[in-house]
Amino acid sequence: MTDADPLADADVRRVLGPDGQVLPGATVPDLSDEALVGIYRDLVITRRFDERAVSLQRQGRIGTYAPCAGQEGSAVGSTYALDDRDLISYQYREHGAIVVRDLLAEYLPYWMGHEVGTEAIVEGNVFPLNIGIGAHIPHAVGAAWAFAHRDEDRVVACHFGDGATSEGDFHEAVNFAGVFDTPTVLCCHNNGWAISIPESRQTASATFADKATAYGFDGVRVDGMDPLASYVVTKEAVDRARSGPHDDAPRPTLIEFVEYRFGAHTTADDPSAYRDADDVDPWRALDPIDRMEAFLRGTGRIDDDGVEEVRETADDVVADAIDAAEAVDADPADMFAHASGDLPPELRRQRDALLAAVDEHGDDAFLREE
Ligand SMILES: Cc1ncc(C[n+]2csc(CCOP(=O)(O)OP(=O)(O)O)c2C)c(N)n1
Ligand SMILES: [Mg+2]
Repeated sequence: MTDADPLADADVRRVLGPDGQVLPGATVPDLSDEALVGIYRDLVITRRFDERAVSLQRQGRIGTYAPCAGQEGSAVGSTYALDDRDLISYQYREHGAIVVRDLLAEYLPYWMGHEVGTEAIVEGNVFPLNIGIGAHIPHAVGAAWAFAHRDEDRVVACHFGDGATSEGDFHEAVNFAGVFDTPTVLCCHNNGWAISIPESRQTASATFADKATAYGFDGVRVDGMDPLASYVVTKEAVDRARSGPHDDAPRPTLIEFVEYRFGAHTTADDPSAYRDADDVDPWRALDPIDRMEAFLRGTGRIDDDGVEEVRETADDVVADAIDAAEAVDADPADMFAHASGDLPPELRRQRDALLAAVDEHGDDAFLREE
């Protein structure tokens, strides 16, 4: 398996090798057994959520969905390095962060087109997801700046993809973070692709982490499919960003999580148009769930029964979230509510036509045949 390791020659931080063994010289983070098993549980919940969400989309029960399989390690590991008071701002694929914050039931309705869970998500210190690539990064850095101004000891973890680094918003925000020392951890998820654009066409920089140098702070590359290394690197960055108790001034950090998305960009994408199915195989050998499970088994922290219990928990958590989301009784007029301050005549016409159709046929008029 090690021969196939796509990161064998890469200069990335790691705790776990491809088989889940602790690498020579690496230190297992100082987390309780409960937290280490908790990381595994949240990885498994995230994967289960992913599988069910794709299946729900295929059945017409949710809209377009962005699968995260392969990328759970970075989202989950990095969120374990935060306190609950710290803010998370993410793109649209870091579902693992939502799982760690225990907000799945509030989150799923969003993918069904409902806003109802957004308030709870914001109360859980997570910004709503952002599809406009890079557009959330200035907001995240601004929020971090506000925390510093108010002497609130809070850090912002801002997640975005490799593709987002080509947006002006990224450069403006990252420059600002460096100049004003905002307590921000900038999490770049380099999954090799921005839809069909490969990493090689995204940047001429040797690495995405290198970009931090231009803005005057540290960039670090980590195996994003290693949940423990993702935790360790993020924890170091969070400590650097915090105002105390260390003597150094708070500094932002750019983390490049090197990883791979196993599936399609979204449920509306067909990756066979731009990559070979074989390209994925070497990365499957780095599956974060297999590695974490092997680590826990190898160090006596989990056995067959424990693994079974985690799987059952994951099934239940995701099934409950789906039941809760499907029980949402949304008002179809909501989709027009925030479209415009004053609804223009054409949108008013569309809203009225929709409401008339619902009156006539009921909500079932909008379900696809299964
Ligand atoms: C400003 C903007 N331009 C283009 C798009 C279309 N778009 C949606 S996702 C995406 C690729 C983003 O790639 P990356 O940042 O690497 O994230 P990933 O999907 O790989 O997680 C693009 C170009 C968009 N949503 N917003
Ligand atoms: Mg990408």
